[in-house]
Amino acid sequence: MLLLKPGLRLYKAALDRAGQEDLRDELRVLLREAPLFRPRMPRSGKEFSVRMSNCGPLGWVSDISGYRYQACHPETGRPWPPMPESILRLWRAYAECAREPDACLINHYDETARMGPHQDRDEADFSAPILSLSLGDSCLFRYGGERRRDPSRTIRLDSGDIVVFGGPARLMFHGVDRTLPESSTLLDPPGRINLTLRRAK
Ligand code: MD3
Ligand code: FE
Repeated sequence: MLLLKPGLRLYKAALDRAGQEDLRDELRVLLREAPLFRPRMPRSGKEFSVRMSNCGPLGWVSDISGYRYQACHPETGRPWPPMPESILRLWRAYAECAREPDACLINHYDETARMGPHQDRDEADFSAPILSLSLGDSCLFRYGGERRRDPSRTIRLDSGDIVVFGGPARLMFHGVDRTLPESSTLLDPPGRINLTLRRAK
């Protein structure tokens, strides 16, 4: 475990190749039930470059009217599929949180996708951490402080890495500068998938 700063823990290669392949195969089935959709920015309606889906009781969505957690997929209207047990096991092993996650956001990045610096503050309770798992292509992940103008650092996240953001790091600004195309052979078609496990309510 690498403590990047208070509350920010990085576990390199938490999932080995076989574990990544098993999870990839579970996600492939799950994404047939809850297809990736392209969210839009509140107010402007501009499309995200990242596509998203969710599993678990609640899912994070964004459209012209705002950001929120909701129980159903915005396009199919169906409830999000249950969180795979393998994902819950990762939370139990790494999150250091007795409560269980009620939301798992699935982000998909193609070679052009980015995520600008932001805070995650749509959850009701910031005392629970957020756990992030990366699969597929590596990315350059940027994190700063609690204020947008605070200095930032960039690290590379590789397939199988887990990051836990809790305590003093929970409201830190963060984003994905870019992915590193052809850095992994896990996904077909290629790209990067990031799972974030959260307590939304
Ligand atoms: C730090 N996702 O979905 S995961 C997001 O790789 C998001 O897809 C990025 O930022 C991705 O909101 C980064 C790392 C992450 C997630 C949540 C955080 C870092 C965080 C919440 C608080 C602080
Ligand atoms: Fe975020």
